[in-house]
Amino acid sequence: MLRIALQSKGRLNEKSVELLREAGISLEENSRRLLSRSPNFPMEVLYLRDDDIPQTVSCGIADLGIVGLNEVKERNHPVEVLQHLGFGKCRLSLAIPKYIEYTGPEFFEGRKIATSYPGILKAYFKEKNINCEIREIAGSVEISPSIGLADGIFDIVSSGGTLVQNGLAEVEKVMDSDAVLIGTPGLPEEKMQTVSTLMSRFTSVIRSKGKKYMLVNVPNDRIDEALAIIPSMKSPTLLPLADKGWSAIHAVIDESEVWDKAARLKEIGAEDILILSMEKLIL
Ligand code: PRT
Ligand code: ZN
Repeated sequence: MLRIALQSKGRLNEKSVELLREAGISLEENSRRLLSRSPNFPMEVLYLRDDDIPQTVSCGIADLGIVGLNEVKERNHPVEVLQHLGFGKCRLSLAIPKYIEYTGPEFFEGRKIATSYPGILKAYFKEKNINCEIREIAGSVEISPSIGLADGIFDIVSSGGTLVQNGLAEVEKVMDSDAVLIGTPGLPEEKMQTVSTLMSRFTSVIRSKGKKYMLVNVPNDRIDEALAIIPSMKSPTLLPLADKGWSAIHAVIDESEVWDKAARLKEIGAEDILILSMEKLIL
């Protein structure tokens, strides 16, 4: 039986639960329980604050965890990063009041910086050989410069809206982050087998995100041109239609490319373009 630690509430909770569900792992509805067992997969879920997940996994109380890479780096407990899960994307950046001219990382020499991520910041400045005063605060980091607590901040940025609202400009990106699957180092072989099953299910779910299934009818003399427009993972499926002189092409394409590809296919005489949702992509 594997135990996985998920964030109990917050930005990663919903997507983590959704990932497990899409991977075919049922969970009990009552998310207020601290520990719940899956009825159809040898796994139980432990719901925790994200700050506690790296340590819980590192010491083996949970075998696995889903948490932001930023928390893994900040806490610095020995865990294995097994898989990037592609949600909860953000970056950790330095920002200063927008009216101040920025001259490069040496700008921060001797300055005060407010952050909830002192560990990552300390390591960054150590590498750059810059000395600054790090002021650790738990929340509302972005208001620190305006109340005179710090000259700049180091915080999570996603859209950048919070920085703009607080009159700050992002000047250095220190790291990218997304939700990652972490594991206790040296898990026994029988647990690793279940972990591999879980990871390949996650891979299928992640790969099918943002993909669509396209079916299109093409005159036989335009097939080569159509195949040049439609990218494909291996080779697209080509099927003759009952109407001689026509074939159907089936292919998996990126959702972002649907309209562009459809327009180009129509230009070369393609007809009946059908776009379908993709449930799973199991390779
Ligand atoms: O209660 P618990 O301790 O479990 O949760 P928490 O409050 O510590 O964390 P939570 O739920 O806010 O975030 C969990 C994780 O989501 C983070 O550790 C990141 O890995 C990831 N993540 C992704 C984000 C963001 N995007 C994000 N935008 N975490 C926080 N933010 C905040 C950021 O702190 C800033 O205040 O959003 C603001 C910036 O957003 P923009 O879009 O205005 O730039
Ligand atoms: Zn937290």
